[in-house]
Amino acid sequence: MSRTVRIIGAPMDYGANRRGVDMGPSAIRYADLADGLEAAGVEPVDDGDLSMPRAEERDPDVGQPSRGNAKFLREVEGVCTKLSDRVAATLADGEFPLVLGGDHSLSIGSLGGSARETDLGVVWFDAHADINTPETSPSGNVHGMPLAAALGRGLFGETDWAPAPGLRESSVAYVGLRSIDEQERELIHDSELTAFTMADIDERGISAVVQDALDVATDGTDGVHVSLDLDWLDPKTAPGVGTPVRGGVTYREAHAALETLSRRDDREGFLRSMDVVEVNPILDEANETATLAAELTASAFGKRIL
Ligand code: B3U
Ligand code: MN
Ligand code: MN
Repeated sequence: MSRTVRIIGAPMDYGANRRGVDMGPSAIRYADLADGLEAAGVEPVDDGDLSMPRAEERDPDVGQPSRGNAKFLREVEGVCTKLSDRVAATLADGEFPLVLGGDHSLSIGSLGGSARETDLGVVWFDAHADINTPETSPSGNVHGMPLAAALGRGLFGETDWAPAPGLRESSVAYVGLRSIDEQERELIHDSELTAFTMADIDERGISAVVQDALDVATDGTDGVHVSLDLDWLDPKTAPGVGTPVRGGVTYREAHAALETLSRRDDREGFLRSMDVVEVNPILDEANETATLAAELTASAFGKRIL
């Protein structure tokens, strides 16, 4: 029987400072995600989108002692709490949660749900390290903080909604970093996180780097969460993202990465949950970035050229 992939739309934009990323789930669906998943041999079931209050009606609440620089933290908490429950329920039903974003702050919810009762490994494909805390963030945007939140760093450690119970630093591997804030750099050096930068990919090739990232994420864990931020790719290939950083992976490298992951998952069966984030169709002329997001997701689930 083929694996059921439950699509959960999370049109979250509280964590980013631009509107438009809330249209990501529709844009990815419009780019034939379901057909791509069927071609990969899994059975997609679409749950629709989580409901979300409109950002214009909310106050960012910056500067409160319990929230530091973080904007819209109360709203992010509300959405991520719902998402975490939805992800945990999907896994309990024996299905695979595929979360479509929305900005990357939603990963606080997907990690929380996926690591609720399981030791979880994580592979984080991103230009950014996303490990600022409300105290260190230069922007106040929570999409630059989801890993800090899930690992209970800084002010997040004082909350009961943000830290993901079964997630340890030593089981997290980044792939493709190239834009890191000074305090994030120090934190990564002082941590047990594994970070593969673009320089590692240049030097050793994408497949070898992904294999190493998977070694980290599968070691001593019961499953792996994949977080795919579309700004991981070069902006020439994926222009529809809010915070583009040049020098990212190419179209071919991106497919090779997700196919490497899927081939190994065929043998070892570790893939547990995934999110696809930061697609902003407003910044994109021909829905290119959402199309890429749909194609790469199909590659992750085993779609092959031949
Ligand atoms: N590190 C910066 C920029 C950033 C992080 N994630 C995105 N942008 N998408 C920050 O604001 O924390
Ligand atoms: Mn990110
Ligand atoms: Mn990013």
